[in-house]
Amino acid sequence: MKDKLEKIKKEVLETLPKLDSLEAIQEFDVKIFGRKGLMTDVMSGMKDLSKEDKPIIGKLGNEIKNELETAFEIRREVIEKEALEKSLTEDWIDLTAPGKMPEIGTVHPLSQTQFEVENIFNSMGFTVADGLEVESEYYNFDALNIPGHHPARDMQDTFFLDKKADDEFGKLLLRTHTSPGQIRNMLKLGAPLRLIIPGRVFRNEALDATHEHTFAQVEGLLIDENISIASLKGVMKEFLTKLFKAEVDVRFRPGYFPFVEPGFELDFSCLICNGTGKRIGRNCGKEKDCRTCKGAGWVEFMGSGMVHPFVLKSGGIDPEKYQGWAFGFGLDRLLMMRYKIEDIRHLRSGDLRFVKQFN
Ligand code: FA5
Repeated sequence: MKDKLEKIKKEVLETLPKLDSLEAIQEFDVKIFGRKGLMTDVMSGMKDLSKEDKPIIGKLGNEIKNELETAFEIRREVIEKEALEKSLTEDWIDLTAPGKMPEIGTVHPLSQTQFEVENIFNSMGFTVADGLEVESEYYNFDALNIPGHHPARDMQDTFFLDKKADDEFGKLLLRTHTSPGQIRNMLKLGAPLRLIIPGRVFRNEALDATHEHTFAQVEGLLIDENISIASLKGVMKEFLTKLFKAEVDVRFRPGYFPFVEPGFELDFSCLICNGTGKRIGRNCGKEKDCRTCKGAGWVEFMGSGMVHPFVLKSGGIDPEKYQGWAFGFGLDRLLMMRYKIEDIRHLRSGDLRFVKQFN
């Protein structure tokens, strides 16, 4: 056995230097140490040895095994080092060549402003809630006090889905405003509540610089006991002042929406002319009407009002106990005012030259 072990040792030490790949070394390793390898085979003869020879041969076997394993390891390291050196000298990289800048995307300006709006309302204790883009006729109109015969339906030319109408909820449609979210959230959360519902809405519009078929609105809803429209004025003044980072004033004008009573349009003081309605012409130096507010000193911003008792009932809330106010404004038009964008169609055009200006 001793001779056999010495023979294996000799073979390994002679062969290893001739092997020049890790694969070949691995194959040879298996030939020597594998389950059916030479070393394993020889050592299996231990059981037939005499009591005196067993420890002597056992010790020798272990020593040779350790020695050979080290020899394998050294040979592997040599091969790896040679491969590394080869690649360092042969694979040449020009470290001075200009790199390729990866294209980094950014958040769309509409989303950026939506997040800002959400943060400001969050800071005033409002939760951000969701509605559904595909709505039923009931939630979009009937529950909001706009029954089938009501002329207010004509003001929101609607995309209906080509599906059979439901007996209870009517046809399916693309929501024309975020107001159906009022009903859904009242039913889900009950009173009191304080939330905003931002989202996309859809109308079959004749498209021009201020009208899109797909645009974003932000709905607001506050329901509690002893609520009056005065707190809406305060909330909107605070919101617009924070958003525009400038002192903004607001005013109410009478407005009509079937789901509020009384209803108001809310305007804010023009930031371009500081509410004066006048500007000094850059070229002529003369006083002129401000172009942004058309000389009014105020910019039309949103619809609002006290939530109609009919709507509270649709939302499962007792109008004898609770009141509240609601509002809805267009996010696209807010963005246009904020960044002086002259055409709403830029916003969803997918034109990178446009969106990259908001990085
Ligand atoms: C509504 O949609 C009401 N639901 C708002 C409301 C909510 C009133 C709660 C009272 C209480 P209106 O149709 O005016 O109202 O639309 C609201 C805003 O959406 C408008 O002020 C405008 O900024 C924006 N908007 C309307 N139509 C378009 C359009 N085609 N393209 C872009 N923005 C639009």
